Amino acid sequence: MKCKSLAAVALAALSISCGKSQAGRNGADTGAEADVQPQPAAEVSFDADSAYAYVARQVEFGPRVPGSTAHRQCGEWLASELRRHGAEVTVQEATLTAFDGTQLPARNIIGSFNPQAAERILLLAHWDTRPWADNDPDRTNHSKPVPGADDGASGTGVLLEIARQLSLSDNKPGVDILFTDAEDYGTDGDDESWALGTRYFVQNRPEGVTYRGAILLDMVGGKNAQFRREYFSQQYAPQLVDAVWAAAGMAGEGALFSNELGGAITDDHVELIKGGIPAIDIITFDPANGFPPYWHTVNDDMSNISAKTLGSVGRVMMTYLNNI
Ligand code: AHN
Ligand code: ZN
Repeated sequence: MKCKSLAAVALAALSISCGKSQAGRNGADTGAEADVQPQPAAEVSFDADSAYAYVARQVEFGPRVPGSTAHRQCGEWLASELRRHGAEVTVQEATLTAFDGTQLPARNIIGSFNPQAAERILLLAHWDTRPWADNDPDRTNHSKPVPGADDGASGTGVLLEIARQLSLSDNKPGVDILFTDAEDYGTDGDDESWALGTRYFVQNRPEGVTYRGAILLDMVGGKNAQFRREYFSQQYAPQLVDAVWAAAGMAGEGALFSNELGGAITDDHVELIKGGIPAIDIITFDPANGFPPYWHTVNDDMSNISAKTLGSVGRVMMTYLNNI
């Protein structure tokens, strides 16, 4: 049984679960809410420990600063992992010019599942890491690179585990997983200096593909993460925000996905929105306190990463994918 669209479900009581295990129940299909009991969280498959290992593996390469050996090696590994999970892999290579004139050898890595499907969902995360820990309280760290456990590796790790889950599924949706490069080489006050890889992707997107939506995962592994409705997402792709937040309710993760409005974050999704693709950003950002304290510091390492958070985000994404 396939469910109604998540947007429709969002309007109904969030306790109505419509996972495959609910097939044949009344309530989800008829809209008769009165006799529907609270349901356990929808059953989806996602291995949080596997996602955690994927994050740790990236951090082990060292900071993935464009031009570095760690960056080159990690890029090779990401493409090979997608291939191992049965994706059709395309690598976009480009030399991108940073705000300071540095020439960045960039690679966007795309893994397509069920490539025949014309209508597709784009799932993305940046895999590069910032060359400067310029938010570190210790100024002497400002010239050091960020380890990028949360800022980079977390979203990428969740998407690798989603790729593994899709490889095991016999009913794959049309999904493109995009690892974007050169997101984090930007400078404060210059919005155009960020998300260079995604801008390149939008200008060189696969032909004949329509994306019904794009979901960006950025900093989705923190121990104290909280995902609010990011401003640009809510403004330009409200139905997709509703659908993912409804999936969070169905997955029993309503507490992690808050209905509060988050800040306006210049991130990869903004480039997609500018290119006409409805895109949202799942990102931990507290309007009162900003990004987590380790953000753009040398402390963005595995000590701040929670398998539980990775698992929650992964289950929400799988719930969303199972219901499109
Ligand atoms: C700015 O700081 C302008 N944007 C945040 C985008 C970002 C950086 N995401 C991760 N690192
Ligand atoms: Zn960053």
